[in-house]
Amino acid sequence: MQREQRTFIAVKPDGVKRGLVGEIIKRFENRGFKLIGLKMLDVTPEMAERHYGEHKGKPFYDRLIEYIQSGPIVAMVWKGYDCIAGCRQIMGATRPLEAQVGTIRADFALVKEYNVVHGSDSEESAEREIAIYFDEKEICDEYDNMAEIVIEKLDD
Ligand code: DAT
Ligand code: MG
Repeated sequence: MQREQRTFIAVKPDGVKRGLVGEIIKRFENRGFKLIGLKMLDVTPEMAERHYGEHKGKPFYDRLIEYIQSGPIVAMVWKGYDCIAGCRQIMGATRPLEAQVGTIRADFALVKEYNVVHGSDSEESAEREIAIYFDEKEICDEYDNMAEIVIEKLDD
C-alpha cells in the first residue's frame, strides 16, 4: 500500500564538522523526497534526552547524549512515498560494516558511534522527533516537487 509519510532526518555533529551536509541532503533529494523543514541548531540536554529516551539505561546512552551535543546538527523534515524506510535505506545500517556500499553510513562512517546521520524508524517516532525540533509553523509543505508528482501518478 502506498503511504505518504514524513520523517525526521539529522546530520549529526560529526557529519556537520566533516562538511557532509550538502552530500547528505543531495542523496535524499536525488531519490525524489521533498524537503519541508531545515535548520541548524545546537541540541540542548533536554532535546537530547527526549530524542534518545528509548536508549536510556543502555551502556552507550551517556556517550550518545554527549555526542549529539558535541556540535551543531542540521535538522530536517522530509516527506514522500514510503519516506521512512526509503530514508533509512539511503542512510544504511547503524553499523557501517553492515551498511550496503552506496549508503551514507557505508560511504562516510567508520564506527557505529559516529555514524553521521539520524533517521526516524517509524511513523510514531517520526512525529515525536519532528515535534522535538520543529514547530509546525516552520514546516514548508506548500510547493510542488518530484515526490508529489510521483504520488499523483500512483493515484491514477
Ligand atoms: P539508528 O541510528 O540506526 O536508528 P539506533 O536507534 O539503534 O540506531 O541507535 C541510535 C544511535 O545510538 C546509533 O545511531 C548509534 C548509537 N548506538 C546504537 N547502538 C549502539 C551500540 N551498541 N554501541 C554504541 N553506540 C550505539
Ligand atoms: Mg534509531
